[in-house]
Amino acid sequence: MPSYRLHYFPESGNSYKLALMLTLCGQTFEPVWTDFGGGVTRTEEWRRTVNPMGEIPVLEEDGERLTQTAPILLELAARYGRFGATSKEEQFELLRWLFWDNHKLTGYMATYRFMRTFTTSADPQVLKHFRRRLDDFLSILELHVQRNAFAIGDKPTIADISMMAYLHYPSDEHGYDFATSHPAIDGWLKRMATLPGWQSAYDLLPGKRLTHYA
Ligand SMILES: N[C@@H](CCC(=O)N[C@@H](CS)C(=O)NCC(=O)O)C(=O)O
Repeated sequence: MPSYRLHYFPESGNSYKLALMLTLCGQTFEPVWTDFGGGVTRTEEWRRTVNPMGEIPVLEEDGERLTQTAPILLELAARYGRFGATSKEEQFELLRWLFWDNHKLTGYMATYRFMRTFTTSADPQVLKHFRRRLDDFLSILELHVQRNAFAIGDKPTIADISMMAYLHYPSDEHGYDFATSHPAIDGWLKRMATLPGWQSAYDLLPGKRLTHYA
């Protein structure tokens, strides 16, 4: 059984994707809290010794450092036979939603939430632009989960784990009250939270938190 170490910070939904997947697959990991707010991932030393892409999360697997949540989730799904695709068509769908999530939903939500809640001087015009884009992405997801219980049909996959990560944080951090604005997304988040072993990010990822300005 591989031994895992996860370099993370608690507000990182990307870290949560891996923490949740490992937990739902019955695996444990050593949490390695990382001073993202203090700028450690921007240092030359961290990039040389931990991740040349300068990003959190990093999953160490028996000492090998892996980055980028999408390929890691695909690998874990194959390894544990959980939350993966069961046909060529499903695999295509899985990749379609993972790419959409990384580029659009997580890409914009992570940045918007960070600027809105964890910085002091976000440019209102930039926030407005991100919010407008997110409203569009969330309306796409809302329609999809009105018609489907999960991203791909009637069972949860790593596409759901990836897409739910940033949306499940407290409303006052991302600024959406999904129960009111996006009831189908709210229902889908609640379905995901009933998976055996499910835990929230702030339960799975301990340690010092970023200052919350909202
Ligand atoms: N596509 C990457 C995204 C990782 C990512 O953007 N992580 C954030 C923290 S949650 C980060 O390290 N950002 C640093 C930056 O954008 O410079 C993944 O899925 O792992």
